[in-house]
Amino acid sequence: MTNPNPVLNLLLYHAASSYYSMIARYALTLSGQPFESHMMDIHKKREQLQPWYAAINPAMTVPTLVHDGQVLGSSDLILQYLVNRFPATWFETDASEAGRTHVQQLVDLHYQFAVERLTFNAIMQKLPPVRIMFPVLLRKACRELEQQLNQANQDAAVAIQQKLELNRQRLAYFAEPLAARQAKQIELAKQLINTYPDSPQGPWLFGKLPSRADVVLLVFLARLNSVGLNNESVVPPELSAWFQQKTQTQAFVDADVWVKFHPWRLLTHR
Ligand SMILES: N[C@@H](CCC(=O)N[C@@H](CS)C(=O)NCC(=O)O)C(=O)O
Repeated sequence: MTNPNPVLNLLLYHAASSYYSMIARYALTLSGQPFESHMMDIHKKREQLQPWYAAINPAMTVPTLVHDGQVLGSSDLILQYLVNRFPATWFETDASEAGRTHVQQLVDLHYQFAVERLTFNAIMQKLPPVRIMFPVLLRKACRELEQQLNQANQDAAVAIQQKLELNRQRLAYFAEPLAARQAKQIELAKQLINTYPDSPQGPWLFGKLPSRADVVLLVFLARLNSVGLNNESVVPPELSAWFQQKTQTQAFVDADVWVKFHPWRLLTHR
């Protein structure tokens, strides 16, 4: 869907492989908005930790959307911003109070799910060297953040300390036994999917227009597909068929939502 009167100057900082960047990209394409793209290397160069980016997004994560003097530093804020800014393309605009509340609940539940855990557990199960490499990279990120903390002013120090804590929690989590921690994530994934309708009411979950819940669910299903968990024991057949059909649409393709891993693109940050 291309808007005949695009609003220019939407600038997205994002990474191709990043789950939350996919949410932002898909929401932008569903809004019919072209955007300027600033691709980040979040794995090798860890550009998200560099001071110039921390000044834009103190959380030091991607995505970030910059538009009209506003900075939206996380995918949930970007989703809400786009719905408010480009209302004609979204279900929420004319939905009843109950409809909006329902969408908000589904979106909130999605953001409570630690998708990174599911993803890295699956990759570690498939590729044993990653079980060693990933903690090495996390420890390196911690060392860099400790250095940054020593040189930071008081404002920046709070954000860096939080990021450091997050990486330490990641290290602790990924030291737990792999099979047990992934069994738990799969159970949580099933519970999350069960909170969504078993089948959509129209082209989208709630009828003719997409909602934020459609965006997060479809990107979540794409991630389940990437890690080999888009099967009947996790995803109801009608939702799975709907997902397959959406993967063929222009907005989905243009948003570059990954339905499988692209090791070469991961290595080359494209
Ligand atoms: N709540 C944030 C989470 C963003 C996030 O965790 N992004 C990941 C990539 S998917 C990231 O930037 N990771 C790099 C890091 O944590 O250093 C959002 O919704 O945008």
